[in-house]
Amino acid sequence: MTIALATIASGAAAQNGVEIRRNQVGCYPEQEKVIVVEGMNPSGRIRVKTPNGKKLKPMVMRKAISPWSGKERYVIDLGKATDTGVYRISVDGKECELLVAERPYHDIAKASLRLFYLIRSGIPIEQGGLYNRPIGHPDTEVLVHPSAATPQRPASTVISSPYGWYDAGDYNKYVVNSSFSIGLMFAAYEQLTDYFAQLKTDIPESDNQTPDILDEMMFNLKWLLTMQDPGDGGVYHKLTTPNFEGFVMPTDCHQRRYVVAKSVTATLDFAAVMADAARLFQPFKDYANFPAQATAAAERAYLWAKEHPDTFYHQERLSDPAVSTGTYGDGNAKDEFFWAASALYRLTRKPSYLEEARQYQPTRFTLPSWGGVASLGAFEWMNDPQMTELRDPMVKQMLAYCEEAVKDVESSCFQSPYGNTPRDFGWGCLAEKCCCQAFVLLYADRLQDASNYTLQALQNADYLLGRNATGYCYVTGFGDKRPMHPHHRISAADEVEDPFPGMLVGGPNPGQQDKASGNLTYPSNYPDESYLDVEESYASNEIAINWNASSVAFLCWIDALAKE
Ligand code: 9MR
Ligand code: 9MR
Repeated sequence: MTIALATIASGAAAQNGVEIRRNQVGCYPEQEKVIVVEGMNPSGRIRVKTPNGKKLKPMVMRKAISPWSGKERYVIDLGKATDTGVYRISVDGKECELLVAERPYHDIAKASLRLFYLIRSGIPIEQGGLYNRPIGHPDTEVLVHPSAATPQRPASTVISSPYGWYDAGDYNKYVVNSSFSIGLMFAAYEQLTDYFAQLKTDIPESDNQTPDILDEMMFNLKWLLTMQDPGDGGVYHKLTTPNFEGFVMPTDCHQRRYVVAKSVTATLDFAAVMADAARLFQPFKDYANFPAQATAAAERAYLWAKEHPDTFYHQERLSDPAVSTGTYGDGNAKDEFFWAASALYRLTRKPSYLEEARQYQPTRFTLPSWGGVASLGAFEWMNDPQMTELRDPMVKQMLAYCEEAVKDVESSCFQSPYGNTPRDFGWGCLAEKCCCQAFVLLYADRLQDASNYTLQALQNADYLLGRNATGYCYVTGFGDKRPMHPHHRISAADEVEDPFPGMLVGGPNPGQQDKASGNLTYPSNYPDESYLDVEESYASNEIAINWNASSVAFLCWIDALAKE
C-alpha cells in the first residue's frame, strides 16, 4: 500500500546524509520504479523529473527498518515512469539518475557471458581488446599426483589437460565447479534457446553455426574430457598447483600443476554435464563427433561413481606434495547422483537411470549451488515434456519454494525477495542466493500462469544493481558505484585500471573468513554491509565461474524479456 508523502511520521532523526539506493543499470518501462532512501529528512522534498522535464509524483510506500543496523529507510515508488530516458531524482539536495530503457539489461547480460572468454586458459586472448594477453597455463604437461595414481598412470605420469576456464580469482581448474557452472548455464540455455541463438559475444567461434554460449561451454567441456582417467572412467577432482599462485599474470606462474584424487562428486557432476552436453550439441555440425564421445564419457563416469559411492575428496590426506588450494569438498553425493541419473535418463531412456533418479530424488527444492545440485536434476524433469515420471513432485517442490521466497517482499529491507535473513549473506551469496533465486522465480513464472514471479525476480535485479545496503552495483564495469578491486589475479596484475567487465563479486559476507590471512578491516559486521572492495578480500570480493554462471542465467533471462 502506498501512503502520501505528507503523512510520513515526523520526528525520525535526520541521519548522516541522504543516500539514495537504486538500480544503477536501468529498468524496463513497465517495471516497478522503486528507490530506497536512507537518512531522509521526513520534511524534506523528493523530486523526480521525467526525461521530458515533467514532474512525477513519488509516493512513499513505507518505512523499512534494517533488522541488523536499525537504519531507517524509506521505500519510495517513483510513480508512472514509463517513458524511456533518464529520470532525475533529488532528495534533500542529493541527486541521482535512473535510466528507463527498452533493453536496459542487454550490455550487462552480454558482458556476463563474455567474461568466460576473458578467463579462458591455455590460449592467447586476442579478442579481448584492452585485456588481450599471451597464452598462459598451457597445461600440456600436467603431473599425476600420488593421490590419483593407478598402475596405468603411476604418480608423476605426464598428461595433457589444456583449456578450460580459470575457476575464479585463482588459476586452478576444478571439475565440480566447472561442471556445475556449465550445468546451470545449460539450464538457462534450454529456457532461452532462441535468445541465445542470437546472442553474439565476439569470441573466436562467433562465425560458426553454433550459438556462442555453446561454443563457450565447449571450451570448458574439452578440458573436462581430459579429466577422465581413460583407465577406469573416474574423474580427477581438480587440476591444481600445490599452493595458490601470487597475484601475478598467467605467464608469470611457474608452479607445477597436478591432477589429484578422483572423487565421486566430481565424477557424477561430470557425468551429468556430459549427458546434457551430448543432447544439447546434437543439432550442431560444428561438433559432429562430440555427442557420441560425451555420451560414452558420461556413462563410464556414472559406472565408476556407482562403484565408488563413498570416495569423497579429502584434501588433508594428500601428500607429496600436500595441496592447499580450493577444496570444493562435499560429503554427500545424493544430489549429484540425482542430477547425473536424471540427465542420463533423459539422454538414454535406460530404465536403470530412472530407478536411480527415483531413489535419490530430493524431498524439497533447494537453490542450485556447486555443492547442492539437486535442482539441476529437477530441471531435467521440468524441461522435457516426455519425462513425466518425476515431473510433478519436482514442479510442486519448486513452486513451494517460490511461494515462501516472495512472501515478505512487502515488508522487506529493499523491496525484494532476496536480502531479508542472515542466511541470505555469506560467501558467494549474491550468486547463490540472489541471482539463483531470481532465476528460479523466472523459471516458476513459466510454469505457473498469473504469478508475479517475474516482477519479483526483477526486484532482485534492483537489489543486485544498487538498491541495497552498501549502494554497490555488484557487477564490475556497470553502475556508478562498482567494484574496482575484485580478488582476481589477472585484473590485479595487468596494467589496466578497470577490472574485467561483467564479473559478479561474491558479496556481503559476515563470515569475513579472509580477516585471518590479511590486514582487512570491514566497514561493518552487519550481514548486508559486510562487503569490502579490496583485492585481498576473497571472502567478499572474489569472482568465480559458478557465480558468473548464475548472473548469466539471471541477467540473460531478464534481457530476453525485452523480446517477448
Ligand atoms: O586467492 C585465493 C582464493 O582464490 C581462494 O578463494 C581463497 C580461499 O581458499 O584463498 C585465496 O588465497 C589466499 C590464501 O587462502 C591465504 N593467503 C592469501 C591468499 C591470497 O590472498
Ligand atoms: O565458492 C566456494 C565457497 O562456497 C566456499 O565457502 C569457499 C571456501 O571453501 O570456497 C569457495 O570456492 C573457492 C574455491 O575453493 C577456490 N577458488 C575460488 C572459489 C571462490 O572463492
